[in-house]
Amino acid sequence: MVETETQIYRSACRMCHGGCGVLVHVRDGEVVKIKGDPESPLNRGKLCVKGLSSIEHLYNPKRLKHPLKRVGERGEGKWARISWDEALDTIAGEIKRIREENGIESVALGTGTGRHHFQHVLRFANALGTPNWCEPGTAQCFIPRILTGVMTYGDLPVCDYYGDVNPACVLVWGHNPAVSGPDGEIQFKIKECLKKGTKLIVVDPRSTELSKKADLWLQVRPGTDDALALSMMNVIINEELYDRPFVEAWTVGFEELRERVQEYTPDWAEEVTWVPAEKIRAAARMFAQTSPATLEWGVGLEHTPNCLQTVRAVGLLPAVTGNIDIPGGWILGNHVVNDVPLLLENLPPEMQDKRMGADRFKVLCSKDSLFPSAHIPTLFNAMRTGEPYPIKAFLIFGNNGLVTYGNSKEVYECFRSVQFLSVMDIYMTPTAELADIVLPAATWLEVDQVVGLPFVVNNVALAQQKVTSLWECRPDEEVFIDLARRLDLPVGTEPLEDVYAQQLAPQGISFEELRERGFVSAETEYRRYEQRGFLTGSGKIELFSGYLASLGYDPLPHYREPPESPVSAPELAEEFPLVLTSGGRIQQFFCSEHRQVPTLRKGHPDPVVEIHPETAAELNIQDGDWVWIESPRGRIQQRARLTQIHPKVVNVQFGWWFPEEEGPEYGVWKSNANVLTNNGPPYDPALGTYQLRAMLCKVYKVA
Ligand SMILES: Nc1nc2c(c(=O)[nH]1)N[C@H]1C(S)=C(S)[C@@H](COP(=O)(O)OP(=O)(O)OC[C@H]3O[C@@H](n4cnc5c(=O)[nH]c(N)nc54)[C@H](O)[C@@H]3O)O[C@H]1N2
Ligand SMILES: Nc1nc2c(c(=O)[nH]1)N[C@H]1C(S)=C(S)[C@@H](COP(=O)(O)OP(=O)(O)OC[C@H]3O[C@@H](n4cnc5c(=O)[nH]c(N)nc54)[C@H](O)[C@@H]3O)O[C@H]1N2
Ligand code: SF4
Ligand SMILES: [Mo]
Repeated sequence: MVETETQIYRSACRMCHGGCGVLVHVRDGEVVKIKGDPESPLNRGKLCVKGLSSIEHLYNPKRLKHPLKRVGERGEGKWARISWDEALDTIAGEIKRIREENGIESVALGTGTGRHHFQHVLRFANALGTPNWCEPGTAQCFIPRILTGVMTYGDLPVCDYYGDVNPACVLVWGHNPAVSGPDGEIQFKIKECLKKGTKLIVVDPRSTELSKKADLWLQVRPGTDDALALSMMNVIINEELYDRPFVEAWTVGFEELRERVQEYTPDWAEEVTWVPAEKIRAAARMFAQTSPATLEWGVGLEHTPNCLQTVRAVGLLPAVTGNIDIPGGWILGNHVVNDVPLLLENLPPEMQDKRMGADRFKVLCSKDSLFPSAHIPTLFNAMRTGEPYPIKAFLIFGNNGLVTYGNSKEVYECFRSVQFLSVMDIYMTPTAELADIVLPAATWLEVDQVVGLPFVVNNVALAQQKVTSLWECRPDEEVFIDLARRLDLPVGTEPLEDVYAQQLAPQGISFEELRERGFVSAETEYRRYEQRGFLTGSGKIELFSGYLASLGYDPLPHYREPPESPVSAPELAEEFPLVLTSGGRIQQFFCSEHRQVPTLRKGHPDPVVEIHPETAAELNIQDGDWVWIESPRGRIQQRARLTQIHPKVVNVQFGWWFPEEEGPEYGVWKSNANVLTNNGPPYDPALGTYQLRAMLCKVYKVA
């Protein structure tokens, strides 16, 4: 018998946004084991259950194995196998036709959250010359934090878990980093940090692993974080708890901010936020008087139409308390690698002006945006109505939009009306079932990639390695290059090695060298602003944002009541008395993914709605009952779990569909949170954010 040798590849897990260091064991071309890499500075050998289930995902029999074309009516679920050449010729042909008939802006690109190919989608859109691309998170996930970070600090600040000084206080706000976040590996970092006796403040309506460990837990009413943050700022300023020398030397607009927060007293905020005034004062004092302190902020802040101002209000707390770019504080990243070159220079200003939403949501969509993308409801409605101009083709690379965009029923109508829809995905999904062409995507084990982490600021960069290749599945990046070549585009046709080389330029190494080393990292340099200032317009931290003022937006944070709340819609609240929040990530799944991975599904078989025991008792609901959750837009079923969530709040899980049920719908209307949410106005004036949280609902038992 011939002994076969096991090869071990050092790589980066991407079952979530990623990138825990892993050791992938391969024998005879087959991945046989995946272990945490003990040498990785990020996860130090640990992996979560998703990472450990990667092999079940890789070899899952439900994966898409080759390109498909629709043979029946749209959405009928009838498919025929085709070759890659036919699939790509069809897509390129449609792009050419629409470019001639309507203009290239009528071709839109869609992608999903933080995938390896995210920046390549923008690169391809810019190479094509269309201003219209979108991703479900642009106005309501992470991008608001990035944009706010850049306009205020010149970069996105992150928690310093990397140096010799441990944070002495962590303020966790609208975030649950023990389970989720823009970087999965942070779950291991924050647990290490808290073990050292760090003080913990949690702002969350829901009871979580972290709220149970917290020194202070503020059970805020969903959607009123702006009020809460501004009242904490009121305490910090009026009780003189701020860092006066730092504020005087390194910020602009402090006096204006002082004036602004006078109306937001803790007593006022108690009524608005449901958090007792004494607790607000205690949290403000603890955060300001414990040094170094840091902020873990999450998507819980970004799902209301006052998104930008809420994120700004919370994000100014570390500035006035002098916690920026100090050891154990809130640091500006190292950028050990470059971004993928986005080719934005390829889009002329006139084309940028045509971007859907550019005339209204300047911080998200206009050419003045720091990271421009299309406004999702405007883009989708153009598919259906042809206004302000038609969107004829939508090319999706890794997004299950029917489940993840607000107001799923309307999204369904929009996707059905577009003339040409293609979807590239790992699995057949309810969204892909609406397409004309479906392309099979590679999983993370089948892709080479430079992975910079934490996202955006890149203190560490890892090589994600292609260790195998299954069926006819391909990495998205290769498809963009193939399409660019078929369309004879002037840019975007270069081989991937060139892109990796540009990313790795600051290190002066090739991808092959990164592969050998596994990862590169850099010592954090603190207080770099002392040499170069902050990379903002004023060179200082902008408490008063000159950028927002120049675009006509409020340069100082303010509170705005959510539009569908017991306060702003009291009559509606008589019929829908509970406040709905959605999201609340779970360890086993990533957004709408992984319901077909047996180990993960076994760990979490059903969608779960969290209700307080007293509220449940009033409604005659027991733990484990299936209940209806109904909003003014529709109703869904999930299984009740009784928890210490705020008694007037319920949390529905999002991302649910049932791959085991029959297509083409796969039960997408049964438990999908976005049947309940709203993609209509009012939108955030600067970002166009729609409402995924802080709406009204009622709950009752399924008969
Ligand atoms: N109600 C409510 N709705 C929400 C949220 C919420 O909290 N509440 N959260 C919102 C947020 S923050 C986000 S970011 C979005 C997420 O929304 P999406 O990005 O749509 O979510 P996913 O389900 O992660 O990914 C979509 C698809 O990408 C496929 N995929 C994974 N990897 C690849 C790949 O490498 N290539 C290709 N081609 N496909 C791939 C997956 O199989 C999946 O079908 O949802 C948003 N929707
Ligand atoms: N395991 C796993 N990891 C993930 C994901 C996943 O699905 N599973 N999704 C990825 C994505 S796309 C994202 S954006 C991140 C999100 O990761 P997080 O930012 O952690 O997002 P959530 O878990 O949706 O919400 C965080 C917390 O906010 C609370 N919350 C809800 N409404 C409000 C509110 O109005 N105010 C406040 N203060 N808190 C509120 C919720 O109860 C929840 O505990 O995680 C990423 N990582
Ligand atoms: S946290 Fe994310 S990157 Fe780390 S093992 Fe889990 S899925 Fe993989
Ligand atoms: Mo997200």
